[in-house]
Amino acid sequence: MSDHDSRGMSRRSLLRGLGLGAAGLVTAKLALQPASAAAAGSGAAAIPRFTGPGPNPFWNSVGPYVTYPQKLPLIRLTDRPVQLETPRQYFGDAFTPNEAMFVRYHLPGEPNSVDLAKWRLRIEGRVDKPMSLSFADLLSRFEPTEVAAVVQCSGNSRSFFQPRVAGGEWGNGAMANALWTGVRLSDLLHQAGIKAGAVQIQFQGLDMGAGPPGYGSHAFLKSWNVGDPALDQAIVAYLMNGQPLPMLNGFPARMVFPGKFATYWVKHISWIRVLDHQDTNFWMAKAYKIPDTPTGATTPQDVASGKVHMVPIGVANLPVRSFIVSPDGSSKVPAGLPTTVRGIAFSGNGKVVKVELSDDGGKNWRQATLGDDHGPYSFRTWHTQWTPRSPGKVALAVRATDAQGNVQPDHGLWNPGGYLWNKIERQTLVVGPAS
Ligand SMILES: Nc1nc2c(c(=O)[nH]1)N[C@H]1C(S)=C(S)[C@@H](COP(=O)(O)O)O[C@H]1N2
Ligand SMILES: [Mo]
Repeated sequence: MSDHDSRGMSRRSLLRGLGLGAAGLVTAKLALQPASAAAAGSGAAAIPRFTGPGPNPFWNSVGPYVTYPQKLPLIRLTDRPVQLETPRQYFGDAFTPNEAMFVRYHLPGEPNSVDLAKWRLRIEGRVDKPMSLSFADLLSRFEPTEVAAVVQCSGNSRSFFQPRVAGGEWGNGAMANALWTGVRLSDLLHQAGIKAGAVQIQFQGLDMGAGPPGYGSHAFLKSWNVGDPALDQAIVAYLMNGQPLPMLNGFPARMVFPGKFATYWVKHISWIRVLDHQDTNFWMAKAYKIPDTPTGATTPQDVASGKVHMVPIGVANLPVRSFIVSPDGSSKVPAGLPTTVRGIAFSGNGKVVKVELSDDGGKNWRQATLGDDHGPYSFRTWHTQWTPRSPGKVALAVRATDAQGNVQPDHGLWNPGGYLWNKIERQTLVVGPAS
């Protein structure tokens, strides 16, 4: 075996130069090790504490690609309940293909088929005229309406939280945008007639099964206060991008609450129930709650001290976000030649009015060109030409501003549920010589 390293230096002569024999070098190294590693006699460096991904190497979560019915290969977080994440490349357009849209359930018993001849949407509870609508009723008896709206899981990007929090460790792919067609919830409620004394309106789909142990959460139930403006914007959607909903995204119809987190977008909607009391089921009273602070942020210390007041995430609109979709860092970009940088942006607080890119760590920002405007609740594409100056590594950062003047922050927030993440995204690129 050669005694020379790649620079041609004799290892033995190096040791002699340092005044150390091979044994002496080992002793010197051990003196620098933490006690545990030295005791183990391994000589290996101690493994540093895991502090989460660095500047965005894991855009998506890291599960296997799996193919479910009506779906492209998506990234699986869990199988029971089904949780699938959309890979980054499907965010190249304002509208996410139905086959690529992420999937999230809470209960293991999601329906695999729905018999449209038997399916009914019931409007019940404190109403003057309880209704039981067939799919044909929904299509023929109410005026259709449509809205382009982002469906984003409350826990999208949860895996970036520090300190880490429990829950589905999503990357950035628990979001999608679609054109939703259906009927206005307000038209249905108007026909049914809400009685005096109504407090909340509860939504329930067809999926069943045991939820978290000890909470009796056999059904996924979400509720809004009567009079919440979110109810006026809501639709019962039976088409997604002009097609029937894929089974896993809520066939035959789901709730759409534009600008609000997906947890309220109940799939396979079958019961709309007007309650005369506050809904205290697990999914409203315990889950999906955020600190009642201006940005929904708090600290583990404040939570531990019991002084954080938690409220349902329905009070929040989707915070403004933007993403670089390409280049994605998988190949080099040439120095001195223009590269087109593309991505998407959205906000639940008024439409995206500005997207900016920085290649110097956020000191200077250039404005990107916005794509077509599909309405305030939609993804908006953006693109800009950028010319890397010289070979090496460079990090691009992107930030969006919405109509209310909200700009993405350059720090991550923290709350115990892992919700509301909207930190400025970065993409590291390797710039190579152009030749
Ligand atoms: N019936 C039903 N609807 C549901 C859920 C569910 O578990 N069951 N999960 C909600 C949550 S938290 C999310 S993120 C979205 C996910 O929608 P998708 O599966 O179509 O992507 O559905 C919402 N609607
Ligand atoms: Mo979610």
